[in-house]
Amino acid sequence: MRLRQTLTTLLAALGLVGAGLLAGSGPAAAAGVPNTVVPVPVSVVSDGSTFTLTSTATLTSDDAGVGGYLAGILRASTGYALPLTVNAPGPGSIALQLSGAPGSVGAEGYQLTTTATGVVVQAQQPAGLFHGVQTLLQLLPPAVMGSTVQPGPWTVPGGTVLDYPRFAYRGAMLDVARHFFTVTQVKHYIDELALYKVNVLHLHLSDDQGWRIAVNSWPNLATYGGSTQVGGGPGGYYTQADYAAIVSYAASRYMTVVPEIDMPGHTNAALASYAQLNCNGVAPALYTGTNVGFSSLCVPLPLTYTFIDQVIGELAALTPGPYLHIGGDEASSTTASDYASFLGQVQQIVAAHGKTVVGWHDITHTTLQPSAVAQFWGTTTSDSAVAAAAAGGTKVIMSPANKAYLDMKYTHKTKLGQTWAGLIEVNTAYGWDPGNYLTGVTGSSVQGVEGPLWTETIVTSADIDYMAFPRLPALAELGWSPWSTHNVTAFDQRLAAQGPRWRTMGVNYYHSTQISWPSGS
Ligand code: NGO
Repeated sequence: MRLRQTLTTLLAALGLVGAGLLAGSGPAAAAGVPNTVVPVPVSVVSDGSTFTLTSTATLTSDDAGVGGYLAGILRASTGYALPLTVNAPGPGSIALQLSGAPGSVGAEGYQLTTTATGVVVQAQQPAGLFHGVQTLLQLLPPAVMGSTVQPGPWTVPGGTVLDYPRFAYRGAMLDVARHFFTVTQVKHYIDELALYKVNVLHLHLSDDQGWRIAVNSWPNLATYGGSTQVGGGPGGYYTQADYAAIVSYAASRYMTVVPEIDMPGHTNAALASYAQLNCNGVAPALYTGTNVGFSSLCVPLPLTYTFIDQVIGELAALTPGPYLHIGGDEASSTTASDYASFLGQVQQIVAAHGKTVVGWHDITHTTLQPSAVAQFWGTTTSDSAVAAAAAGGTKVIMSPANKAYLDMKYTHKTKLGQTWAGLIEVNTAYGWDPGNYLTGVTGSSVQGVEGPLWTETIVTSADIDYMAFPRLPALAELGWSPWSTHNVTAFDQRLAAQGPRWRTMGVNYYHSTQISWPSGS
């Protein structure tokens, strides 16, 4: 008790009371701040009041898109008219303002103030308003996420939330190559990710089993290379218009798309589509199994670099974000010297198209351009090549496979997924510090986190839901919230509060026995 009081005093001094460590079970709960927001905000201070949204409420927003997004969700579930005025002179019952936020919120943070008369979200950028809106939705009852009219009352606990991210890069990857997912399915996932302030969608667009993006200068890649998938089903691909639609939908959720063309390995679909890309001039058959490491682009062949230049050129032109992911993993059919020479040339091609290279951390065995970013996917806590690269200034995205891989099974009983990196229950997914995990890769070297969802065994949107929820929100909290808020007991309470939301939304989440889900969810 003594310790708890000291802690409370300390946290109050830090502005952290209610932010999760003690909320829900102690003095902070008594003060009226529910421990329901994932990722937990930097600071939450309750004032004990309550705002209730009523049928006569109005909305104002300095950003039409974010205002429209919030209005759409609130109107559907409350059934209220909630007229929205953009750039109104006076605030509505809920006001989204691009002014008045403290400088500490930066480009993605916000301040949310709730009194008995209304809610004000203030940010410096629309992205901050959007993230503040996610917090507001999580402070409202779970029924707010319903797509049809639900019973209220629609209350928001009074107080002030000040919030901003720990890491700039908070990503999720979807492998659309092993199994293809439609534009509608990808948009659905984007909407789910946005609820947890994820700001990067990495699309794994090519692999041995399929090529999923139309390239005008090499049309067979999509039409032939995209014609199947793991298990032999029909596969599919995105037209360039489809891809542009995904990019712009992601942008409307303040999410940047990072497209990946995996090379020099994981390229059977491309090699099968064009015989002339093969060292022996013979196209291999399409591949629908799940082995890795057997294919390689032909490193000595000049045409290889014409091919890459044209593919990267078209993709770069369609991609407003700064990054192009070049894969680089598991090139076991490429010699080390070929791999190094290949990486040197590909980095130059990507740079010539104005983009920054991201690659799986295998690329740290080569000479990297200063701007290149390495994505760690190992299962150990030390890797000398990654540490050396980080010491030389390379930024690292943390996706340790035994913590962050969303395709690993939760337990031996999980029907979907794989086990090669281990079993990942919810508290394992939450139990590590991305900024202090890999020896020699700390603090400023870490660009952020990403949860890859490989789809060898994942076929439907329900499958995606099952593997991503609740682990993706755990990862999102590691990416957003300050490490000082890290507490598994408090996190599990916050996560439990998401259950009724997911049930309302029809999210097919895994009911981990580590979490005390509210009854009925
Ligand atoms: C590895 C491999 C992928 C697999 C995945 C399955 C990386 C970076 N390469 O991760 O091809 O799909 O494991 O978990």
